[in-house]
Parts: sequence; structure tokens; C-alpha cells
Amino acid sequence: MKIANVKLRVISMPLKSPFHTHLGTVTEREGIIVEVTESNGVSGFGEGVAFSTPWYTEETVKTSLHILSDILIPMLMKNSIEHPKEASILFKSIRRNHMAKAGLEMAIWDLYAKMNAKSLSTVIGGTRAKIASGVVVAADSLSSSLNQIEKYLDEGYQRFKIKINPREDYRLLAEIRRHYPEIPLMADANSAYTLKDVERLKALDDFNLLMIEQPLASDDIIEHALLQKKLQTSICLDESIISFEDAKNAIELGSCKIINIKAGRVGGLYEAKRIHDYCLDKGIDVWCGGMIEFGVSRAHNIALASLPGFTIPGDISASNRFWEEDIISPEVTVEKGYVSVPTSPGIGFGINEKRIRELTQVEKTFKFENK
Ligand code: OSB
Ligand code: MG
Repeated sequence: MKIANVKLRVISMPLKSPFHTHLGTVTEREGIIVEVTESNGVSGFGEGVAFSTPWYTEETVKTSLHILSDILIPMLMKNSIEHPKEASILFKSIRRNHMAKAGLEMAIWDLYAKMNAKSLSTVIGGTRAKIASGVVVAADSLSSSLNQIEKYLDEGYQRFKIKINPREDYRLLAEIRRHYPEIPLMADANSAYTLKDVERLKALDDFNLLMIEQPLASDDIIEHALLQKKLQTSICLDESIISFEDAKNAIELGSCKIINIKAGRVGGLYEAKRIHDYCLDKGIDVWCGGMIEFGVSRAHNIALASLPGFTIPGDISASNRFWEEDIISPEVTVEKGYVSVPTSPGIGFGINEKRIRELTQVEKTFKFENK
């Protein structure tokens, strides 16, 4: 590959409605759009999914911008690569900073697929033409949770996720189940509990949940194994799994029965695919997590979720779940509960340049010297 330049754009967009978790509320989303351009003029796109503050992981938009500008892009200038996997391996010499790495690595995947005139799904080994779509309800009251579920049910979503914490769990889930006894329902705790809450968590076995996501802290891998033995409900890990090794350890310890894979959290598509392949081999179900992302990352998620091991509907909702107007064209839509996997080259969605320009706060271009 002969990279001519990399462009970073920090964009900012308000959410249609506030996104509440016990860790705080997101009302405005910042992100980094990464564009890698080949000497022949073809561009690939990735998205840095760190948040403005380090509430979900330690990264932020500013730390990502620093790592990309001062470390990863200069590394890419010095080392020529022929395949995106080589970028992933190259970036391993830098510790963590997975969302920064993933933004750049995934732009290279899109570019690589486009240069080979194949869809990204095809390039990574995807087998599905459409993927089942799930949605997250992250409201601040019982009544608005119920209203959101009703609306998303009408829109065809196939799986519903509700945020819980020790102050709002049993009562909330009981009310949801009273109104909707049959819907595929799961709960995400984003580490709101400790092992002291084992009785509270056991009580949630009453609700026939598909799973409970990340009940304990991100480094509580042993405690999750102890907890899983006491629960009927399957544990799914999100924040705990930031690498292939974490996935392997969690499965061997029995810390979870399901894994939520987010390419941003694990450093890119290559690592995400390794985790997927391992889980498929071990009979562990996986699904694709979401990051309240813009269309570029959403498009990458669609390609990832087309792999055969993604057996559970993921947090892959339509562009209009979060945005008045997304940055891709066409936008992601959900039809009869499914999102179609594009067959055109790369991520298979065009970039809405006009929309990105409206939202851009910072723009930096790095020109490569091609000798
Ligand atoms: O824990 O899965 C999570 C959003 C931001 C950060 C972490 C999480 C989430 C979500 C929403 O639950 C996922 C989405 O639909 O984008
Ligand atoms: Mg989660």
C-alpha cells in the first residue's frame, strides 16, 4: 500500500435524546474521523470511538488525537505495509490506546477492501447478507424506558437492552416484563455491582434475561467466574475484554458465557476477528457492541457482525437511533429487524462530506513522503 496522507477530523454532534447510565449522561458525542488516502486517490475511513471524558475506558478524544498524531501516524510513515493486519501488529509495540489504534487500523481495512474491489465483509470472511438488529434503552425513568421500548418494538428491533444499577434493577425489569413478557431482553450494568450484591443479581434470574452484561468491575475477572457459578442468567463481558488474551482467560476461567466484541475496545478489526474465531471454536456466543457511534464505525460494525460467530443481535441500531443526520450516505436503516450488509467495496457506505464539514471542530492532515 502506498499511503499519500492521513486526515483526522474531530467532529461533534448532539444526541437526539440524552443517554443515561449510572456513570453519567451523554448528550453530545465527539469522535475522530480518520481518512487514509492512497497515492491513487482512493480513501479508507475509520472512526476513533473514545468519548470526551474517560468514563467508559481510560481513553478520551484528546488522548486519541495525541496518540494518532504523535505516535501511530509517524509509525505508519516509517513502516510500509501491504495488509491491514500488519498495521495491527505494528501498533502492538505501543501499549493500550486501543480506540486510537482501531480508528487508524479500520481506515486501512476499508482502504484495503476498496483497493481489492471487495466489500469489507467479504475481506474479513463475513457470511451473512443481513444482520439482526438490537437497540439500547438508556432512559432516566421507568416511564420513558417503557415508551422507548414501545417505539423500538414498532421499528422492528429484535433485542432490547436496558441499563441497570443497584438502585434501579429489579423494579425496572419487573415492570418491563409486566408489559412485555416475551421480548428478547438483556441488562447492562457497566460495572455497577460488586460480589457483595450477589443476592440482588441472583434475583434477576426471575426475568428470563438473555444475559447480564458486565455486572462487576473491568478487572474482576475472577469475581465474574465466582458470580457466574451462582447465577442462572448468562454473564456477558464487555469492559473486561480488551484483548484476545482477555477473551481466552475469561473463557478458561468461566467468567462469562457470552462476549460483546467492540473493535474499538480491542484495538481494531484484526484483534476483533481473532477473538471471534476463538469464541466460534470454543462455542461461545458473541455479539457486536456499540459505542453511540457515527456512521463510519456503524458501517464497520455491520461488516464485523456479518462473521458467522455473531449469533446474537448486537447493539447495531439505525443511524436515526441517535442522530438527526448521520455522516454517511445512505444512512444505516433497520428493515423488519435487520440491517443489510453492503456488497459494494469497503465499508459500502459513502461519506456525507457536507455533514462532516458542518460538524468539524479540528482538522489535521499528515502528508507521507513516498520515495
Ligand atoms: O456498555 O455497551 C456499553 C454506549 C457507550 C459506551 C458503552 C456502552 C454503550 C451502549 C450503547 O450500551 C451501545 C450503542 O447502541 O451504541
Ligand atoms: Mg456494555
